[in-house]
Amino acid sequence: MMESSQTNSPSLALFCKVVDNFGDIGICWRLSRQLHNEHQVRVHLWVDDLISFQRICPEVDINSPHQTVKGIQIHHWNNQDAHFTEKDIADIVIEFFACDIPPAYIQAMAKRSEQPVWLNLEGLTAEEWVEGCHRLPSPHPTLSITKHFFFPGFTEKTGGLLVEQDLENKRNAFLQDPEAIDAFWKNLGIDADDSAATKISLFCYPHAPIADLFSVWENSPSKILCLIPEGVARDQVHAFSGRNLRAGDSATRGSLSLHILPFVPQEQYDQLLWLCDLNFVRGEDSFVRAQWAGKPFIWHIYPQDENLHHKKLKAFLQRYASEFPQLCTLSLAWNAALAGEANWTDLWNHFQQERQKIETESSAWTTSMRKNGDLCANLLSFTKEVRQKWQNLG
Ligand code: TRH
Repeated sequence: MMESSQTNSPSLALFCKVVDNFGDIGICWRLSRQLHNEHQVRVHLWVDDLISFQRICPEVDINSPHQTVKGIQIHHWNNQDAHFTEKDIADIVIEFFACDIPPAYIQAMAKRSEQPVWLNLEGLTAEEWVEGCHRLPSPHPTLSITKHFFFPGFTEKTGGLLVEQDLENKRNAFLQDPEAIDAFWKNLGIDADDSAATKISLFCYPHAPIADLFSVWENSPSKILCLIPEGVARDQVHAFSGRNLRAGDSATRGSLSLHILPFVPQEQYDQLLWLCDLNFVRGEDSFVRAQWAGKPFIWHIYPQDENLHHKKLKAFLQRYASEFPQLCTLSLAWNAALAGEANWTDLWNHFQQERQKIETESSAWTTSMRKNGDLCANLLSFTKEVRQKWQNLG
């Protein structure tokens, strides 16, 4: 399965379990492409859910157990019992979010003459403890093989954030190309007439207080165009419009127009974030892309037991938004983490007064994040370090 190679470019197997939604495969797909495009790594992406994968990458054939898309070898990981030998093992093995990779794969890793560097790529959090756990080794309880933890993050003592080398140039080129922008909106069925409205993209979980915001926006003094990927906020969209809206449909009440978007490939989702005046994002990957977009954004964090996610949200806001109190308050309210009752009209109006300042100052954030290096390059240089250490140990 894994072509053995004498070339200098390493092979890498990335195992991805789709727990739910699109973030797991979204991150793994993005990382795979960057490893391949920027570092010539021969990537084998093992994923258990090709249907979710196809939503963000339409080229994926959901019926094909092994396929190559954009230079990445994709394998449908549909059981834990597959047989593996040493020849199948990559130079670098990554399990995403501590997913259980097949036992036979681990056995074969331990037997390989040159052991692979085995990493557990963890979820993103702004909490401080991450710095202490990043790069820690975790020896296997029975086999002679060690895995290391690798944490993305917001400081130089973490693995940094996923970002392609050319992302900023791509974004600037797109924003300076009126024809491309025009074509983008037309392709999504957005009227040129809508160009005067404040454009807001809305990607959140169903429990967000969406109806409260719709009601404030409906009564706004100026027009608002809210762009919603199909399936997101389905019930609230129905309540607003009185019917089920499909991709391409719109509904207007007062100052607010809702427009339903098809789920677009990742590259186009980036363009949407670049073009909107404000982005509501969620989970991990859209949250990171919103930061690189340089536009104000409100994060709907993935919910966890015992409100653990509120701690994570606050840790991020402390780093990102200490100068933006209204953004903090609105974000806390959006995530039901605000002490006391939320007055949505006040929350929105106050945030509006701060919005321009956030946009102006967003480049300071992206510059400081870039100083931490990018996750993909950091990860590869860590694998080299580990290998070097082993060689030194003889
Ligand atoms: O979809 P998410 O909520 O994903 C996750 C998962 O729930 C996961 O289990 C959890 O661990 C993680 O959140 C924290 O949100 P996220 O992370 O933003 O992923 C969405 C992906 O979908 C991202 O790669 C962007 C992509 N996308 C498109 O490609 N096109 C679109 O039209 C939209 C709306 C998103």
